[in-house]
Amino acid sequence: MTPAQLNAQFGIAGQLVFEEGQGGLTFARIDNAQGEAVLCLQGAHLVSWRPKDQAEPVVWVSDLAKYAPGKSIRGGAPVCWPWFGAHKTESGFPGHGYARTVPWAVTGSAVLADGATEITLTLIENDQARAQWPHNTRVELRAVVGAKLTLSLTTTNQGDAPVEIGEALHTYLRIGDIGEIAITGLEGCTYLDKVDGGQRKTQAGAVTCTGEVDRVYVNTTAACVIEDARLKRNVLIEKTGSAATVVWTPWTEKADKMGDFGPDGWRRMVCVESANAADNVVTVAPGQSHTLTAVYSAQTL
Ligand code: TA6
Repeated sequence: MTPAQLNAQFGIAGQLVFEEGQGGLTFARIDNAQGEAVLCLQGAHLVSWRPKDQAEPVVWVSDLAKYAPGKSIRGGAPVCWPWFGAHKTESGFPGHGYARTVPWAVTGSAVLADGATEITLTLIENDQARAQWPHNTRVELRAVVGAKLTLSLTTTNQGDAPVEIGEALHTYLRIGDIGEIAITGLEGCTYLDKVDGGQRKTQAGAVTCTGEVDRVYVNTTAACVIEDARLKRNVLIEKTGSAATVVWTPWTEKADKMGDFGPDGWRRMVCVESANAADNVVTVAPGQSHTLTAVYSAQTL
């Protein structure tokens, strides 16, 4: 659908407008009394979100993010689906699945009772999807933008055999400085340390960063808090339907190699990802659905 057709069917005057943007991609711009956000229809990729009581966005996007068909955007809340990380057997398949780089269709929009804006999308199966994912599944994303941000990723198994899903809302949160934050909520959890050969370790105390951190915390449904004294706020990440949490900062060397963080963009972001990965991939039975939900909010200190 063109932006004009999208606006005719799903636009909400003064709150939700569709427009063509960078790279010829279509974006939804959401602006209501409580919050503002931008969502790219490719990948159902929420690019940024700022609650109106915060000067700085809570969801970060790189100034050097590339916007192009088939290209993942550096920042926002990438949808990793239907696998997380490298594909189990096909090294040529894209890391974190294909969902974030294929077109999604808008299926609904609404103003909720509390004034928040809701938009729903579903992935459009194309040849790439069918070639990499020979299963009859439907995946939908629901985003609710207001004083909080809610993202829900629902997989429905429309086939006649169980299907295993790895997934994550790979969200980049805006912080004052990576060397000054602490992430609580994961104390005592087991994690796979991808910076140290995937070794299993136990988290002692809050998570702090003095170099690259790439950890998959397993068997945890806990909420996390990013304590950010520099921005004078805590960012809360609550979740349901997710048994793993990933914490990632690329630090300087990996960020330079990736080339789309900008000179020190990596210092102003940290990923806290609500996931089902590693020990916690989910199996969806025929005819059943599974939903992963993350709710983000900021509390000024
Ligand atoms: O979630 C952390 C991670 O798996 C890192 O290993 C790094 O690859 C990051 O995701 C970003 O991946 P991307 O494919 O978006 O560049």
